[in-house]
Formats: sequence, structure tokens, C-alpha cells
Amino acid sequence: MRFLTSGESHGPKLSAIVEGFPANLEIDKERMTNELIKRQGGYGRGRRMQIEKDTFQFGSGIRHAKTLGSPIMIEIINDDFKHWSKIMGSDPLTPEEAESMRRVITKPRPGHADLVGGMKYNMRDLRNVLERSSARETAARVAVGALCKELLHALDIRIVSRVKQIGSVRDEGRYNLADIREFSDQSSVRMVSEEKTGEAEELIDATKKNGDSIGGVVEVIVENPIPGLGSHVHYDRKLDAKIAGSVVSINAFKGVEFGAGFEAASTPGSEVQDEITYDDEKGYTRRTNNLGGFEGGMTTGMPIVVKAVMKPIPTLYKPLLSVDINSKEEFKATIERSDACAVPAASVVCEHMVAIEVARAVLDKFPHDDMDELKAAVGAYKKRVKEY
Ligand code: EPS
Repeated sequence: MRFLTSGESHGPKLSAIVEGFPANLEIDKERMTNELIKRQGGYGRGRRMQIEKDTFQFGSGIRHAKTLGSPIMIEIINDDFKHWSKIMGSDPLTPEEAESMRRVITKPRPGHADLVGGMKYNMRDLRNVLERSSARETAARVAVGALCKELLHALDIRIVSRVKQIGSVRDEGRYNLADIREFSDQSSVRMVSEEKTGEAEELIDATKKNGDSIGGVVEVIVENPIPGLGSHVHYDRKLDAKIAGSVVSINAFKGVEFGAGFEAASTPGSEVQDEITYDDEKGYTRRTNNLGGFEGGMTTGMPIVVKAVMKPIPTLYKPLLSVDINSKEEFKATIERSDACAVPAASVVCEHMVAIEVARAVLDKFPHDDMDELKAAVGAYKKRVKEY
């Protein structure tokens, strides 16, 4: 399975094409739309999210709510485009329009792709960079991830996400998956604890008032993964490595951990490795899950537990020092519309990037022209590894 996304933040639309999905998978479009709505939410989002009402259309690949096995095309319209139709349109501008409407950006924002992207692609209007580097593109990735979640759902593999930390506010309780599923969806910041949600909202308010932005830590858990996804035989077939790459590809993400993660550095080996047991009902299992569901780049069958850190969004109301690319003079960055905190939205994006990698690993391993073929192959394999 492979996919591409396209689209600029203030362009007409975002789109994605997904190739390699099995035929005859039932699709619940409403469930997929709910994922897009979740990504739009979260305390700390800016005014743009009041303009956009993310819904999507299938342009191909689905008939009567079932996949055809052909490429699936998904489209999300940018409602904000109506305010940008000249500035972001594909038609040439008249000289007068060019003068008044292009809104050329020559002042790169620290922490964004603006400066390096402009240098690399030889563009002197930095809007040409920031339009594509914007996190708006993650809406298309969530749509693809939601499609992958439909596939995982059919195979009884579930996936949830939550926010563990926003700035100094940490939600450190040990929760079961049912609690995460129920409470993170109810929280304005996608935390499980109501008390911590209140503290995080206060911190976001104070940060916003101060013209600043704030980051955090998100967690994604995949329940009931098939053991043996990925492979130990070659570096580029290790599933944990693929997940790490996909997660760090999310805008503003700076690091990933599996299970105990960085804590493992200060814990003796005897307390880090997960002891192996056998149970007639579950087959091989582990007494703990410090390795976050991976051994040798392969799923063990224990839940996959991924944590990831998002830096604070670099578009600030508080000006930071930068250099104009024309005059080469220093200036303090101007005010731009921005989100003070997008960690809750980012937890949804992270969940969907993990879903994409797990779904891809399933499709890499099993024959999948048709859903019945896939289900039969997964069932036979699970029986074999249980009896191994
Ligand atoms: C973003 C800036 C803001 C965010 C945007 C990402 O948009 P704008 O520049 O229109 O104010 O709202 O996020 C989204 C549009 C989205 O869908 O998540 C940026 O510069 O990355």
C-alpha cells in the first residue's frame, strides 16, 4: 500500500491517493469523518479552525460503501480558499493584481521551513514554502489514516491516542484502554484526567496571553496487533523504525519512544526485558510491556505503545529575531495567525500515522486482493503462531 498527499494550506483543496487497498472492505464514512473532526479540535487552536469544517469526498475507489481494490482518491476542500483565491490561484495575475495581491513574504519565521525551503527551491516569496510546510496537510494524512483504521477495525486491531503532557502539565496516571478511549475524547486537550485537563487549559490561556506557544507529549496505543509484523532481517523492514520515521514526519515532532523508551537508559536490563509466558487462550505473551510491543523490529503481539514529543508551534505573537532575505537586515518577526497549542490535534495525527504504518505492515505480510482472502490468511497465521 502506498499513498501520496497534495495540497497547499490556503489552496483550493487537499487530496490523497491510496493505492493497494483490498477490495470488499466496508467503509464507514461517518466514522472516518469523526477522525477529521477530532483533528480539528483541541483547546488552543487558532481562528483558522473556525473557518474550516473538514469533511471529505471520495473521488474514486469506493462504490456503495465498499472498496473496489482500485486507487482510492480522497478530497478535502479548504473553505479558507475563498479568501485566498487570487493569492493562491493557479491562473496568472495581471500586473496590477500582482502588485496588490501577491503578499510576498520575505521574512522567514524561526523554526519554520521558510528560510531553508526558500534557499533550496530558489524561491524569493516564502509563501511558496510555507503553504506546503503548513500542518494543514495533516488533514489529508488523517483521512488516509482513517481509511487504514477501517482496515484495522475489520481485523479487530484497535488504536487509541491521548495527550500525556502539555508544557509542565503531565497526566501521568496509568490508565486502561477503555478509559483512554472514553475520557480522552471528552477532554478539550485529549487528556484522560479531568483535573489535568483544567490545568492544561489554564496553562494554554496563560501562554496565549503571553504571545507564546506550547508543546507536549502524545501517546498512541495499538491494541491486539498481529505478532510478527515487520522483520528483523533488514534495517528497512523493521516496523518500529518505520513508525518512528512516520511519527517524526509530523510537523513539529522531534522525538519518539517505544514503551519505557528513554527510561530504559537508567533501568537495569533484568527490569527492562519483558519475560515470556504461555497461556492456552492467548498463546505466547509477555509479563510486562517495557519494549512497547516490539522485539527485533517485529510486533510481539503485546500492545504497541508509542510516545512522541511535539515542540511548541513556531508561529508566535511574541516576536523573535530573524533576517529579511532581500535587505539582509535583522527584524523582529511580525504577528501571524496561529495556534497557541496544537498538541491535542497532533495526538490525532500521530494516531493516524501509526495506523498507516501498521496497516501497511499487515498488507505487506498477507495476500490482500480481497478482504476475505486477507482475513483468512490472518486467521490461519494467528492460529499457527499461537500453536508454535
Ligand atoms: C498553520 C497555521 C494555521 C493553522 C494551520 C497550520 O493556519 P493559518 O495559517 O491559516 O492561520 O490553523 O493548521 C491548519 C490549517 C490545520 O488544518 O491544522 C501552520 O502555519 O502550519
